[in-house]
Amino acid sequence: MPRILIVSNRLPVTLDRTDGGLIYHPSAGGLATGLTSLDDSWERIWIGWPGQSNFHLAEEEEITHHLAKENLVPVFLSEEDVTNFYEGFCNKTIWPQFHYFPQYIAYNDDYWEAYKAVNQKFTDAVATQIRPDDIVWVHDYQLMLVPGMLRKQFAETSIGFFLHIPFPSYELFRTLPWREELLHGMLGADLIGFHTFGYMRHFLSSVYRLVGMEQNFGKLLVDNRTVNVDVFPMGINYEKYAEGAPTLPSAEVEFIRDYGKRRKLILSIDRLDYSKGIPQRVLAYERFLERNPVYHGKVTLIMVVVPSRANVDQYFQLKETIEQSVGRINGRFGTFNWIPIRYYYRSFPFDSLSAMYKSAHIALITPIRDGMNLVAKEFVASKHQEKQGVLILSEMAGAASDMPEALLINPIDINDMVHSLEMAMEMPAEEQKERLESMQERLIQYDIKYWARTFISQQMDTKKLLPEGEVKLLETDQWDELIEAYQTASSRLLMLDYDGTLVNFVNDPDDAYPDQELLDILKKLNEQPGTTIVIISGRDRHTLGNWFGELGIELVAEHGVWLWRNGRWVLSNEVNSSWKIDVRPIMDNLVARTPGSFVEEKDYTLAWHYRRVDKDLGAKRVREIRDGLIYLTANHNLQVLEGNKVVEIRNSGVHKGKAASMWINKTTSKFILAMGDDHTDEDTFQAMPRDAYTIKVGYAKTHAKHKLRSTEQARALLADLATSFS
Ligand code: GDG
Repeated sequence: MPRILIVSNRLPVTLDRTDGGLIYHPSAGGLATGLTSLDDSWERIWIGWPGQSNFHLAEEEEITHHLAKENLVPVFLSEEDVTNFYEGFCNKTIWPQFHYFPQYIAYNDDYWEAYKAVNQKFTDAVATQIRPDDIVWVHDYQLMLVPGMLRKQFAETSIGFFLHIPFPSYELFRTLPWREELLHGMLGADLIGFHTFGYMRHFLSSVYRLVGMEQNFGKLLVDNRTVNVDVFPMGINYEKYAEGAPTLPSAEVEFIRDYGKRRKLILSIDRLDYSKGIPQRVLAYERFLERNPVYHGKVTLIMVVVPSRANVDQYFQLKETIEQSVGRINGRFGTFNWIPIRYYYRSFPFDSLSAMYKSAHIALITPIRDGMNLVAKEFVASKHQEKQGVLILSEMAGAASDMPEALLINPIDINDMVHSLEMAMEMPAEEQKERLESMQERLIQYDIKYWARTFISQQMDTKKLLPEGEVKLLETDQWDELIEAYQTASSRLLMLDYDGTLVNFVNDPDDAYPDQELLDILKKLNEQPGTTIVIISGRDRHTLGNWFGELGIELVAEHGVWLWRNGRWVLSNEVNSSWKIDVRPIMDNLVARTPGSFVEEKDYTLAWHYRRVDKDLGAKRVREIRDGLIYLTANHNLQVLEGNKVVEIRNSGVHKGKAASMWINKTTSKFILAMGDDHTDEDTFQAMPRDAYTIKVGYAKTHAKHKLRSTEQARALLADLATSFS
């Protein structure tokens, strides 16, 4: 049976030590619910921390044995791990960094070391469980290195990663000393999921700027693997909240229901966290009461603050701040029969929570940052029957992307919140119903089950995926067939592009010289009787001559301007360079305004290179060149050609296809192979006879019949051809 291994910081059970022994509390969180919905043909194994530390060996064995019955695998953490990994790097570094609270970030090497070590512990725990064909789904910010660590050991395993919190803008992320390691960790996955497109965009921008990988519609090429990055807004167990608790109402539930009938209730529920915007919310409520005496005695704010992370300083201070404000407001406005804020620093059982959702008139959810915020969705689902209630939601919560019908507010703008409270109090019943219904429709369709199912199915698809969706990769049997055709042909013609095909791109083109291994392969091929090798490049003739002149192979420089024949360069076309005097100043001006770019001047070509320029700026400048040169190119009969991070200007009628035709027209070879990687090589592919082998190196759209993933593969193919005679 195929298995899915879920890896998250916490297991869906929590352990407690009591005098009577160990107690296991199951916690049916959203994730656990979602996963039960996966097709029954999946076996589910869950790996995570059970929530207590420093067990004796005998206790660990007992716990492991007990949890194994539920398919749960514990990862045991020491107290030091909890301090440095969980409370340290997770909650004092990543949490504030990813929620835009730079003032709270602790940069501490010990925390980082602990984070790496604990991520390795989780990875080791997965490694002991994993079997071929298992798929692994890793969750959240505590385990960002796990996909990368797993990938090192399990090259073929399908790995998914989902981040439940925001991914910050590059401008903030870049300040993290361990930024590249975290990105590489995540990139070990095949599928990386976020709640919103904004987080996905920030992630891809950081990957581009810090690791240099460019995305193509959310897909990245990482070590010859496709990594897909996509948006999966998490839903909830809709029915659970729509129906509420099935048990007989407790005294607390009765009280809440009755209370809701006598007053308009505004509900606020969060974990104690500075990201939740609780102090600002309390201030907004105070100002609302100041401005609207008419509601005194008629409205109550029910404020549930669930204790959390008590060992982190800021949380303690935050609690003090909130409690002082609550005290001030109750003291200022309260009467003998009205308490403006009912404040609870504790959690409630589900039946009470559900009664609060159902009885509240308004949910006031105003985080300063929040990955998603499920409370907002649970409130809306709880209004399934009555269709009355108003959601006031921060535009900084991921949930705002899914719920535009809420009254969206800026959580820093107190007046905006006050205004929305006033609107919510007065909103006509029909409008409340309409807004709720649209949100409910979406919550029903995109529930937690849908979320888990779509993630897993996309994760499995990604493994098979080729960017651009084109299935053109040269398969093993086609590779073998090509080699056989090469061996059996009486003469052979190989037409090879150089940069991006035989060597990888580097920032400085001069550094992309051929290494000894490549020279040996070309030499060996060239020594085979009947084999002709032509390198068709955009490079200048001097460079090509220096690099390959001695090999005795044939060369084409400047896309066909120069041909290397019998030991000397000859001009192939009617070309002139008089236009350079007009074009060069325009390009120099471009370089002055575009740091990192430069002009390469060849005999009959001017090339503007922009590999080191930000891609958006590069794209803007390419547009400028096209527009700026439009008259000049027409008058001088020039063409503007876009290659890989280079724009070249040269005489019209010169291109690699035309150069290639000179060999094609006179060859008697039955075996012809053309390989190239960029736009300019498309002309070569198109000039080839129908039965030639044409191979694109890379994934972009092409006229070539086949693709190879990388220059490494292109070289491997040539190496196979070179040894096919021995
Ligand atoms: C992360 C991200 C993202 C709250 N108080 C009580 C109680 N709750 C339950 C709610 C809800 C859950 O806790 C809180 O969900 P959130 O979405 O607000 O936040 P987290 O789970 O802490 O954190 C967040 C989420 O992951 C999912 O990806 O939305 O942005 O930070 O389900 O109902 N439950 C009970 N009593 C309470 O007093 N029983």
